[in-house]
Amino acid sequence: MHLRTPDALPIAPSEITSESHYENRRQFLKDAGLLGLGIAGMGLASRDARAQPPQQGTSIGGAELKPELTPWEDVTGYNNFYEFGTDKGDPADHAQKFRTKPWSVAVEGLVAKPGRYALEDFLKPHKLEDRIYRHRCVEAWSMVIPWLGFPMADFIKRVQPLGSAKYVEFTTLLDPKQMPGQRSPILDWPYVEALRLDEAMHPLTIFAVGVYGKMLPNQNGAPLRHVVPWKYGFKSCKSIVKIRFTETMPKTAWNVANPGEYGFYANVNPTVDHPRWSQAKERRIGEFRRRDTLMFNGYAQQVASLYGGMDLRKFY
Ligand SMILES: Nc1nc2c(c(=O)[nH]1)N[C@H]1C(S)=C(S)[C@@H](COP(=O)(O)O)O[C@H]1N2
Ligand SMILES: [Mo]
Repeated sequence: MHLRTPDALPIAPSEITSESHYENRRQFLKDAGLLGLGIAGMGLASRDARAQPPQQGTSIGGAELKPELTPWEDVTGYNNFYEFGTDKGDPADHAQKFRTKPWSVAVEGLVAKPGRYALEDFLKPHKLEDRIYRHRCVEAWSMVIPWLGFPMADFIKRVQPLGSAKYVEFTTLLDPKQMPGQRSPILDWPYVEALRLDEAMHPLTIFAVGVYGKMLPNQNGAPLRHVVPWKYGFKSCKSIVKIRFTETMPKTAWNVANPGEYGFYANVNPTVDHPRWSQAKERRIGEFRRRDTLMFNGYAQQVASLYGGMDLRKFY
């Protein structure tokens, strides 16, 4: 089984450019003999190989999204993962020995098919694809990241939520021995995030298992995180061990920590400021100029209808 680990890079990170990424990746898969393999009994790399790399620039992002990818060094070196420390470099420094094998995910609550899934079984039926998404932190910096993942809707259909399910909650591993940040009461551990079921079912919402065509580095939320590109980054829960379907709105870690600053919805919105700073502009990591922040992070055309009739100043 050819599991690609962060030190088995398809190409040197420094060689990755927005133009060459997919071509290089295809060449890598070819060289590794992985292109076009069937599914049965295959590991992550071979399932990944089945997915057709999309044509450059055909990502289903907002109209103005140009795939000017944020360099690998920044995507994997400038992180928020408070379980490993609160400085941006801490996760890369302190998550290296984090054990992500074996890993399992518990599916609980209002679903017809609850259960505990080994990661391999959780992933097996799903086809991995590349998605280039804008990534916007509430701290007013942003990146453009090529994720490798699959639509969350595919998973949700598989476990069959009951009619009463209205929300999906995600929980990060609780393990203070491995996660030094959890020894301090920075947040009410474990980290919990949640989405409304229709947000979770939206085709832009994915579970990610990789970035830049490789398995997720620990600091980015290995082995499984979710990504919601029209929301601030804190809505994407890393290193998920539990997924629960509920009827009532779950309590989420940031909302509990500071409800005045972090709402449940957390939709990127340049017109609703964070109480301590403006959200009108952002700085893309690697650039000096500040860009205008776009409504719903540039995905308004695809997602605005989810919030029809809602006062987005109230439901921030
Ligand atoms: N478990 C967990 N998930 C988390 C966080 C965290 O501290 N712990 N930080 C969030 C925040 S604030 C952001 S911006 C993104 C950062 O993802 P990245 O480091 O892959 O860019 O992860 C989110 N998910
Ligand atoms: Mo963030």
